[in-house]
Amino acid sequence: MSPTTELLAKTEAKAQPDALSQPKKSGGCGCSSSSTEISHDEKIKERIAKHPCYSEEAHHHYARMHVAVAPACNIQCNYCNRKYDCANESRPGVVSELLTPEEAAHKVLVIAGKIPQMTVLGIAGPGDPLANPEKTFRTFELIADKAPDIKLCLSTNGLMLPDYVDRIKKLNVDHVTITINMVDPEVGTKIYPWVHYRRKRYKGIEGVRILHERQMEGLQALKEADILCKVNSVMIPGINDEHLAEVDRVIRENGAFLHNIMPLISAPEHGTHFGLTGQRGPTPKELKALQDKCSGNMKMMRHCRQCRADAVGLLGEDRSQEFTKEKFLEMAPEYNLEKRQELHAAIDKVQQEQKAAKAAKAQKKVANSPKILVAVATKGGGLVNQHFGHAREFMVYEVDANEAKFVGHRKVEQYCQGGYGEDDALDGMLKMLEGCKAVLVSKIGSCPQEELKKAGIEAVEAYDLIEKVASEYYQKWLSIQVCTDSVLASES
Ligand code: CLF
Ligand code: SF4
Repeated sequence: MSPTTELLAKTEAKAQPDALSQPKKSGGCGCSSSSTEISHDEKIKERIAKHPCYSEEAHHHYARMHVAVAPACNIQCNYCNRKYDCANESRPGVVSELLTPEEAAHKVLVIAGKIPQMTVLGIAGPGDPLANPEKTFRTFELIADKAPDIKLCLSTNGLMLPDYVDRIKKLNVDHVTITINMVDPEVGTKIYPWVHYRRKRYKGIEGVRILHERQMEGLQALKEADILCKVNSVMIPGINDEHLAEVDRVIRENGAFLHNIMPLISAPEHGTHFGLTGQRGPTPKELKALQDKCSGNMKMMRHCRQCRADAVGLLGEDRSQEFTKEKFLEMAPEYNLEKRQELHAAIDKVQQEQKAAKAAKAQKKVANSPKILVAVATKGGGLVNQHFGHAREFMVYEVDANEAKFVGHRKVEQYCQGGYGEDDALDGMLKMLEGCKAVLVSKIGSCPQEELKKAGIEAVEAYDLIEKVASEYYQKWLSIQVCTDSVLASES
């Protein structure tokens, strides 16, 4: 491990007590050639460099947090139950503790000290932020004033967006998400039963038309105001799955920066219309196929974790329970700009090293090498650094002789519970790891290792950069393939 990587790993360990479990043993927007356009690309890169949702690279290092200050909503989505948080940016069935803007600002200043890699404050619920404009904007004002290096981010269904773009711009909110599930109101009638607009409730297609027009108007206004817009779309098989390629085309033409196609999560116990009527969500394979189909058009987000309206931490981790209202109100704000900048500079250095290593490798391109999938257990930092038994998700990389490319993540039930391995959890894990040739972990016990082997998945222990470990495993896998092929050829 390089000295900078080590420094970062130590800093992360300080910020997260859990990270001390390192093993003692082994383990833009298109290309252009003109210099003006290049500098435009560079500027965009700078704007997203510390935003874990807008930059796949940043999500290994930087964290976001949400504050739940916005309870009301102005539309009804068939995948939402109002007892829970807005499902446009969170997993259904999750309830956040509602905060006042002042409590929210206190929480942000506490967390900015405890987790200095937290760079983005998002408001994403529990209802729609723009159905609660005063609470939302008051929160942003307080934070912009006291913690100026924290980026402000907002997620909305878009109904009231055109009314607030000027205010959003004025507050320097540079990232806005709109959830757009259709551009054809007929499709929308199967998703939205009603829309409440300007003191009146509109049912059926009348309401959906208003929503669609307002979403398009909001998207255009964001583009004109030069605010980076991400579009979230919920993929609902049989309802909008085939239509989302059209959505992708339209939003791109209207200036969206990034498209995040998320799977519908639907279960009867969530009490949503779709949950109760048995509407299924897409399989990981269906989701990947649609993301692949649309990714030719624009940047495609594949690392979304459908987090909570009070999420805290790196995207793959949930530290919200460390900062419940009862707990954070007792903590003193520790916001320290200097310390935060120090850590960000260290992260930047690590990222530069990782980029340089990647660029050097990219120069020696190998044509037509086979691709394989590997699953990685990580706590962030771009490292293989998590114990198999502690993983609640695996990041999946597609690896060939040239690169290891992040293609998605798979959630699993934690295998190690209270010091013992759970057999049921292992069965579920094996299903979720289907199609992967290996799992890259910092440590794994002999029992799960054996079970993985029986399922044709090799366990690789390491503590180093993901790309490096994946590439070394790939070379080993490839040489075994070549040997096997030549033995088979000599026998035939
Ligand atoms: Fe939050 Fe959303 Fe801002 Fe990110 S989340 S408001 S853009 S700071 Fe990110 Fe969470 Fe996915 Fe949202 S992983 S659900 S995309
Ligand atoms: Fe629920 Fe969000 Fe839809 Fe409102 S916009 S109904 S809170 S999912």
